[in-house]
Amino acid sequence: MESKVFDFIARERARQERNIELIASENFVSENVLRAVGSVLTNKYSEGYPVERASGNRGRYYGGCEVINELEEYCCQQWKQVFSTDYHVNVQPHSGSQANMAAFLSVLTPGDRILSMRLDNGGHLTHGSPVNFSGKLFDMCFYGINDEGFIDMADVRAKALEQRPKLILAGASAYSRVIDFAAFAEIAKEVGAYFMVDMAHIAGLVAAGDHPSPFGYADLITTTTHKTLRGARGGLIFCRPELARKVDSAVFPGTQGGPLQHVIAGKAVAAEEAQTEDFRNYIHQVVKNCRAMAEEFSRMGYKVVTGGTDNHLFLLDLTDTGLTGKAVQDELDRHGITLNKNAVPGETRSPQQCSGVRIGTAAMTTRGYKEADFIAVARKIDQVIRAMQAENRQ
Ligand code: DSN
Repeated sequence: MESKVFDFIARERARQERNIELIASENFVSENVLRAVGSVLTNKYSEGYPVERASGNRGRYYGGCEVINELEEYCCQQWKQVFSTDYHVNVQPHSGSQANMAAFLSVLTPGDRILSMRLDNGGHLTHGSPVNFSGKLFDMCFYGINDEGFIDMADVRAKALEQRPKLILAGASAYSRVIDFAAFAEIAKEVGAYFMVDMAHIAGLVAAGDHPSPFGYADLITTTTHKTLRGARGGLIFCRPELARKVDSAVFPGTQGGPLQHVIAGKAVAAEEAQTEDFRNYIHQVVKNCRAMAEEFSRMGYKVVTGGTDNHLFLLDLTDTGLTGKAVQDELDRHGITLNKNAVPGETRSPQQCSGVRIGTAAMTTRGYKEADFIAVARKIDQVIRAMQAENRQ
C-alpha cells in the first residue's frame, strides 16, 4: 500500500520547485544528502560516542555500532577540515536549538547570566527569549543594534561591564553585516566571560572565506548544517579541546538520547561538499547576488536596513510603504515568492505583524540564479508592493 505521506512529499517538492524561495535560512540539498538522510542508518541506536562505544567500556549501550562508529568519526573529521580547525566537534545535536542548549549547559548552570543580541534586533529565540528554555533557565541580558541597524559594540562592552555575564553570545538570525568576533572576544576576555558564537546563518560563508572565522576567538561555536552550509537539517557544536568532555556530556546524556545517524550521514555528505571549489564558488555567488538585489531595492527607493549587506541576507524596512511585513509576506506567497516578515530597527508593530521582511539568496543561488535574476525578482516584489499600495492594503 502506498502511504499517503508520499502525496504530501510530492506536493511539497512541486511547491519548492514552483516558488521563488527567499527564506534566508532555507536551501536545497543535494541528491546525495537526501539519499544519506533517507537511508537504513535511521534504524540504528548508538548512544554515546565512537571511542567509548568501540572500546566496550563505559558508555557502550548498544552492540552493532562498528559501522556507525566509523561514520561518526568520519563526519567529525570532515567538519574539522571544512573549518580548518583543531577544535573538538560534536556532530550529534539534532538541531541548532539543541546545539545551543547543550553548549550553554556545558559551561553554565541554570541561573547563570548570558549577554546576547536582542531577538527583535536580529537575535534568535534560543538566545534568551522568555518563551524559550534559554530565557527560562538563564539570567539574560541583551545588547542591541544602533539606529542604522549595526551591532553597537560600545553597547556590548557597556552591558558586559555592567552585567558581568558568565557567557557572551554573538550570532544572529537577521543581521546582514560582518560580525566582529575579535572585538567580542576582547570584551569577553575583559570581563572573564566565556565567548560563544552561533554562526548558524553565516557558517557557509565562514567555510568559504566570505566572512571572518570565529575559530581562534570563541570558546564554543554552534551552527546548523542546513542554511548556507546546504546540508541535512541539524546542528553541530565546536569547542576548544579543553571543553570537549563538558560539551559531549551536555549533548549526551545531558540533553539528548540516541543520535540520529542518518542525519549525521547527511551532515557528513554536506561536509564533503563544503570542501569543494564548487561550494566556495556557490557561496561567493550567494554574496554577490545578495548585494545586487539589495542595491536594486535601494535604487528603487526602498529602505534596506544598514544600507546594504555583507552576507546572504538583508532586511527591507517597509515602514515608509505603510504596509506590514505580514501583509507583504502573505501577498508574495500568493505570487509564488516565499520569504518571511521581520522586525526592523525601532520596530513599532507586534511580532505578528512586523514592519519589514527578511530576504535571503542562498536557496535560489543553488537553483542557479545570478545577479540579473535576483534583480528581476526585486522588481517583481516592487510591483506586488506597488499594487498593494494602490489598493491601500495593510
Ligand atoms: N528559524 C531560523 C531562521 O529562520 O533564521 C533560525 O533558526
